[in-house]
Amino acid sequence: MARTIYVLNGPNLNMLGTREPEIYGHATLADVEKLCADTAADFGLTADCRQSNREGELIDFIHDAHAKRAAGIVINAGGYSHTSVALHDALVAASLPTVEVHISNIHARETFRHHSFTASAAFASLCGFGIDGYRLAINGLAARIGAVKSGEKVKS
Ligand code: CA2
Repeated sequence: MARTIYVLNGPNLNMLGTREPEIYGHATLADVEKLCADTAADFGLTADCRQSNREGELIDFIHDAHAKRAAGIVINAGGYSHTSVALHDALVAASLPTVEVHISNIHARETFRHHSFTASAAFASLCGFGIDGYRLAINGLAARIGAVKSGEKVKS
């Protein structure tokens, strides 16, 4: 079984922790990536964490996940979630178990954030849990792909 999950963060998420803490909290992208690495490690998985401010580069990351037969993808495509048919298409084509994450509750914000193109290419979508959403997403992805915490028995 592939042991690597891709954790992809989109535009402006490199700015986490520097502005708008009332919406996004005080944690930085480095904190998010450490949380993901630690959570993945609990399941014997490796988190390959990448961030880009460019749509095409995010698409390249998804193609790479497919080519490398990654175990799954956790994606917060930031503002591109609400605009990008191309990211939706790349996720569908990659055909990997995918969870979408948003730090904020996009449904409690402006109406232009209510629709997500990436959500419909994912098996699950989480929003509003702050950065803990990434930990929850990896737990859900691990359950989906049958990865168990070390020391835990597989349920029959
Ligand atoms: O809630 C989320 O995770 C979002 O994906 C974040 C995106 C936003 O466009 C989506 O609607 C919801 C924006 C990320 C910007 O992050 C910043 C954080 C701190 C300072 C500046 C930007």
